Amino acid sequence: MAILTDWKFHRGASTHTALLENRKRRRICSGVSLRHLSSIRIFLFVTAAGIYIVVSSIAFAQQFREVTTEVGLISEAKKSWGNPIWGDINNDGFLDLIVPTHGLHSSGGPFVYLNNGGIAFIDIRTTSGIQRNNPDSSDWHGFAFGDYDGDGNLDVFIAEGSKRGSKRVSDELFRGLGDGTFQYTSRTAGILIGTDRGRCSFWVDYDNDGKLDLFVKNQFNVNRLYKNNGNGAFTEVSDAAGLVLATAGSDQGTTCSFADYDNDGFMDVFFAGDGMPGSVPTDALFRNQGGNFIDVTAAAGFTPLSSGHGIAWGDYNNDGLLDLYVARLGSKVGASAARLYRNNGDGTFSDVTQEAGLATDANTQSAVWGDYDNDGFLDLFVTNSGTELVGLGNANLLYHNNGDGTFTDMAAAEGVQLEDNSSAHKGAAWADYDNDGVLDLIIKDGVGNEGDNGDRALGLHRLFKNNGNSNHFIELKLKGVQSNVGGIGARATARYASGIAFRENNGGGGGENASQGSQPLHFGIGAARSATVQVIWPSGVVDTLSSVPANSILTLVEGTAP
Ligand SMILES: [Ca+2]
Ligand SMILES: [Ca+2]
Ligand SMILES: [Ca+2]
Ligand SMILES: [Ca+2]
Repeated sequence: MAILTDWKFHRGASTHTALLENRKRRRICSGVSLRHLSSIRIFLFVTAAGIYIVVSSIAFAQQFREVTTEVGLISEAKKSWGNPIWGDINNDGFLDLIVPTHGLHSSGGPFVYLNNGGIAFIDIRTTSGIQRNNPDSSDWHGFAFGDYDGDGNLDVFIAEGSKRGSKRVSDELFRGLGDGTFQYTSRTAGILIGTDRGRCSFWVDYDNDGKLDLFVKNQFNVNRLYKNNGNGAFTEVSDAAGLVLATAGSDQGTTCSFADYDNDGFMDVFFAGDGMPGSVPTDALFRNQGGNFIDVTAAAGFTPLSSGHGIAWGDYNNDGLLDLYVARLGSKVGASAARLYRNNGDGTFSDVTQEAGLATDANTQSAVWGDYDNDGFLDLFVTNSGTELVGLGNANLLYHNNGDGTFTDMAAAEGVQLEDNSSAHKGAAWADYDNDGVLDLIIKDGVGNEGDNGDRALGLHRLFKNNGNSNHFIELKLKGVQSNVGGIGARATARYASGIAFRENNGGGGGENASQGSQPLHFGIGAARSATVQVIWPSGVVDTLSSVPANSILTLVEGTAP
């Protein structure tokens, strides 16, 4: 049983902490059928009373177990496009879930779930308030969580397409009321009405003024950057601070992800192109020079490639520098294959795909970093839609980080490969939905749009619970004061006896073709009993928490641990 206690930091910090002591989460053998075991050990004991056979399988069970139906998620294939996103929309400490659908006419709107104590999910589609408004093309793409008005309640932005540029559209901004319901605020907030073909959106405080701004990546049209006025409304920034034409005007540039790759405190951005085989290479890196962006793609050592889908920033080698993985359609369909780029710390990146053991011809779609076994090294989950965009050979990839710069695919052994030669695996996101200290995984199938039929378009969403192990963790929620309240852009380091790990809260949402970076930040710390956690906020404020006990879920308020 977990022991829940309250624990407050020294030095007068007002932070509230729930301390989960040394939880043992190994599954008992009962309830795990033998076919789910990758390996078993059989011990024979001979006693005077006879022979006893003990099957020891606990440590060898698959890491993940599907709980979709068990927790009440709806097993109903819907038209799909966007990315599943996790966020606590009713502020009860449990991450809630939105699973987008594409084309409201046929899909009936996105799935919106309230997480009931980590045990069950309650479908609140009909009452959440996230619904069609006028004008509306019903062509919904990237979803993103962010708290733009700083009231402590997560808001949702949805980039909307324009039905091939023919329909008037207003990207959808919904203000969260903190109880799981939302209010449509696009018009009062000053979001443009036009014929932009929105593909994804990203919440980012690009000028570090403490107010969360919004970037919208459009496909054929120019991009939009909305500066937060601080009064519930936004002002469009001319030239989008240098990003207005970034991969715009091309039919391929569709995804982006912000992160501070050079640790200067300002969020930079990488773009990739959701293109078809043979499409124009559109990869691009823009550096934020303090509120204005410049294209540094070539200077940073990138050779632009095509067909980029999922973008995932994460420090896989624990050197305090964010590295970059880009999922791509892959050579199966004659496009560029996925790549891992290591951050060299001097403004350049090196393609280390081969030496890391990550070369694949899979049609990869989404990529998300997460230390699923809490050993202190970020692992990587990548979805694979199969040959010819969907179909044969659709095995997902779970790259376990070996800690030496290389990875080993463990998807089959750990129960998330899901190779059925028909489903189109696309979106994915990590989250510890039941607060037991290990990252769980949502996977969303379906790569097509409203006009498509069959397996390509229809997809289920499926939840996989992590069975855990004996390793320890720390989960960190951030509350900005001078910085934006969600702490987007904050950089956190955990130092413990045998290692160090680095995370950036990049607020990852719809821009990444996946959901990544949402709070809380998750650190695996191996067998360590405590860690020192340091957070550098976008404001420049630095907080240091010494001797944070292992297996803590804690909230840090900016400036309370100077
Ligand atoms: Ca919640
Ligand atoms: Ca930067
Ligand atoms: Ca690194
Ligand atoms: Ca790991």
